[in-house]
Amino acid sequence: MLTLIKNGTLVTEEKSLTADLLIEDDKIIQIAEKIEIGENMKVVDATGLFVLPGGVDVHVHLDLPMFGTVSSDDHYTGTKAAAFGGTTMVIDFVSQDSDDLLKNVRVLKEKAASKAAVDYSFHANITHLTDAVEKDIPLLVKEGISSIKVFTAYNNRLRLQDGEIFKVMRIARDHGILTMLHAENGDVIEIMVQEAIEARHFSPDWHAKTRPSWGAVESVMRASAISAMADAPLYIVHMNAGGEVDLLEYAQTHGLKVFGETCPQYLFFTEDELAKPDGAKWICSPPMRTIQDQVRLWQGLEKGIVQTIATDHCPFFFDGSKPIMYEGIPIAIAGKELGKGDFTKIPNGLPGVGDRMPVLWTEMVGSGRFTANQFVKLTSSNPAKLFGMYPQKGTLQVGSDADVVLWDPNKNLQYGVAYSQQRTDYNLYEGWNLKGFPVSVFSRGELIVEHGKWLGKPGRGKFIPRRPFNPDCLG
Ligand code: DUC
Ligand code: ZN
Ligand code: ZN
Repeated sequence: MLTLIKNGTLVTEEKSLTADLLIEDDKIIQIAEKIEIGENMKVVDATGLFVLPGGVDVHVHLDLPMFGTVSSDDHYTGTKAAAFGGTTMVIDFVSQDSDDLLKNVRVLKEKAASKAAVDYSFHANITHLTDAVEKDIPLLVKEGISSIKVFTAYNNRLRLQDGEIFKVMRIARDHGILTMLHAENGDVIEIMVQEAIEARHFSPDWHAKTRPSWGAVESVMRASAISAMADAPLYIVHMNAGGEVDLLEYAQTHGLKVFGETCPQYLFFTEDELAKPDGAKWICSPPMRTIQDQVRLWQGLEKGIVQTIATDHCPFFFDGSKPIMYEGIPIAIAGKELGKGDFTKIPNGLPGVGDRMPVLWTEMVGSGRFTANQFVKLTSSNPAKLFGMYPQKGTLQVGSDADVVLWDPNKNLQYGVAYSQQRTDYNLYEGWNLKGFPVSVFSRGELIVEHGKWLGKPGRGKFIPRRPFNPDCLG
């Protein structure tokens, strides 16, 4: 099967050029100024469109149990929503449900295989360290998993102690595994939440008040120092505080291999959202911060201190007692209403996997602050490089997977649930005016979204085994 995309403007992290792009089956096989139309070629006219590599979202949670319910996008609905927003590769997390890490991986692989509609991989959470777990960590690489996540928050549940993080990082270093960090101060959070409850502060704004940004800042510094002492690379997930950018820059100027990720919610919203009547919609961990934090995060992206923008997609219904229609069937999943009257019971997490690319395009490229190439770098190429998938993913090259998005830079729309396809009853960007939107999405050569129509199906997405981490992957 041959598909010829003609006359589009190809955009990679390095350059933009008007060219034709030929796909055979699942791969890009030719890029040239002019490719002659041959027999049996399906021709797609991309005049006036940008041709982008599919987005790579390296931080999503699908079908994640929490607070007696489950996040409302599973491996089908979440990857379908990703595709509608121009993202063709996602990385989910394997919870440490048992101390047999390989079993946990196999269980999740099996669950995702029949559902995923675009390609996917997993990071492995390390939340309980035993001798057996230490022995298993290196074996993850053979399973195609070259990244693990550790936490300095969630005491007695997910958190590792500093010495354990040090041990884990050394093992990871020796086996080409990148350690990712959820940076918050678990001890302080425990005390502040307890005090808030005793003082009968139950409204959603107390979620942010009990998780101060200094906890994130000191955790980034602490983990950077541990990474220096372990001589191991480190990747900070969901950076939300300006001080985290300061400390990441400090670590980088001292020669450390430390990298950072932020998410749209931290770039566009503040903790003030939590004080609104529907504030529960914005509850996630870590919480959103202040305008000053946003300014520093944007600077971090501009200066290359922060290398990726992912989503931490983990949606819940705002009112899970009222069904929405999904693919013609009513569905309701218990969500944020579980914490009505008590912020500690509101499931933590937000929708975002489908929103990321369109919202960022308008705000970054449309505003003139970033080039289309920088957009591709932050949302696709850098994530693919850091997580061992480049150039299979994250670029348009001969030999790359044909994950290709035709992007109409002139399409104006009022965004919201009508467009986003995430399986929840609200959208954080409801009513935002966007300019620029994906019109056609190819995943490994197969057209799965065309002008708002879904052509994909569950189970067509493939698990992508990832290579070991390369410390020089960003050049
Ligand atoms: N934060 C959230 O808000 N939800 C899921 C996991 C996480 O780190
Ligand atoms: Zn996290
Ligand atoms: Zn997360």
